Amino acid sequence: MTATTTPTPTVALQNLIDGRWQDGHGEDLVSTNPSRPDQAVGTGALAGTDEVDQAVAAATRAAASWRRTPHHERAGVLSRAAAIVEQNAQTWGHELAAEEGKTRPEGIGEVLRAAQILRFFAGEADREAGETYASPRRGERILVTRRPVGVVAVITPFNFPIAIPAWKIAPALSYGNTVVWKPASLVPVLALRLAQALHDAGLPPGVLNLVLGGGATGGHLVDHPGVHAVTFTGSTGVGRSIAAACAARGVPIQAEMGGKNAAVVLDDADLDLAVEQVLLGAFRSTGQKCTATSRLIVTDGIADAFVDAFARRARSLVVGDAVAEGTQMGPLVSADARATVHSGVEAALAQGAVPLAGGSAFPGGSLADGWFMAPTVLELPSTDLELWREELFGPVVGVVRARDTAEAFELANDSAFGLSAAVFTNDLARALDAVDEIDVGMLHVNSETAGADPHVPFGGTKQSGYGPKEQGRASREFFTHTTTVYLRGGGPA
Ligand code: UN1
Repeated sequence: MTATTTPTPTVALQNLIDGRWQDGHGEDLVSTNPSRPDQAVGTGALAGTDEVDQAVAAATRAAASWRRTPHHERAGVLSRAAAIVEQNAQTWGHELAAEEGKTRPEGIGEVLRAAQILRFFAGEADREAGETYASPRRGERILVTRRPVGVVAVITPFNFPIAIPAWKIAPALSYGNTVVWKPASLVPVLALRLAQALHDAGLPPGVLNLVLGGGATGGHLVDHPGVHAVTFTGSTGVGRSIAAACAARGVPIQAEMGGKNAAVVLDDADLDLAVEQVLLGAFRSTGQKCTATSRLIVTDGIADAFVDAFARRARSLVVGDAVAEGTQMGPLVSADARATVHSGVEAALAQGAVPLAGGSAFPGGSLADGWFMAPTVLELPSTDLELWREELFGPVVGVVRARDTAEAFELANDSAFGLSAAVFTNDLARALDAVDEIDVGMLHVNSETAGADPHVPFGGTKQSGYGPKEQGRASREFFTHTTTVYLRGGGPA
């Protein structure tokens, strides 16, 4: 266990509706510290469905004026918000670690990433806003212009409490939409921080509304007739049901869902680099990323050496209080999360998986109180196990061995998901084959499976994603629609 830490001050939680901070009228909401579950990091009350209705009404009233606000002014708000987020990175990063459980450096890094995203989408507002085409008819040209979609519902998960909201809300606002945002109720403090930054940066009332609520509140928001589009990140189950609800209403949906991401280590890989990168992919954020590495495929020539070195490094990671100096992996986000991950590991062990690292909770000692779990590496007897197929969302890697590169790539594709993959090789031809053969939204060559940059598309294939991708130019496809304008002059035809 790492050194003791001073408690983080408890934050008073409120909703932001029509530019006013207000207490919720629903059930009590207490956000606790997963490293020390007896510590509250935020207290307040949830919003109810009435507040969702008020938020949608406010977003509807604000829409026309925000859509007509010049791009430059919209960008100004996002840039000022970026500066506020950046100035607060240390404090908010600490709060993030205390509320969500990733380590303090990761928390600070995520807050800085949110600032970078806000800044990128501030710039995007100033890029070209459409296209011009020639016409097959004399005296005519054709323009394709872009319009915001209107009121967007934003539903975000616990695991990136400020970066994922930023990469949905920033493009939504930059392209002229108004927003009603329901964050995961496990991380309300960081939601409040981002809303606060945008509000303090001068966002007009109603352009961004924050409602803290549970699943039922989210459902009410998705079904609300005043909502014109829904962007969601979370589990495949919830994403599917939101997509079905949106399809029934004819409303566009962007759903970023689960992953079961493979790291493929080929015989010619740089062993030390691969070990360190797979370690980051598997155990940063306690494995609670949809982009985390949860499957490890190693070809026979390097398997013994790699698996041995990797398991040794996994066993050496310092697990402890997320905000303590020196912690390398914090807790899972909640008791439920840990119970789910545990039972997945127990089931795999019962089916013949061999534990090479971890495999159990910390039964006692100074880690007994928080939702901690050891970094876990399991060698699997076959690919029939659920641990190979189902997303566990924790610090658990299942290892299988492959005869050769072709079999390794087949195993990488042996998944209902297709979010991300990593391939470790020094052979350019094999790296290029991976690009052709592995069916994922993001492929990393010689780097870990997680990570996302604001200027390039993010999202997956198969069950990992539904609808247009996020970030970069891709986000324009979701947050705007086009008007094709046939423009003919009055001259001779
Ligand atoms: C990252 O890998 O840095 O929920 C971002 C998730 C993803 C974001 C991953 N949507 O984990």
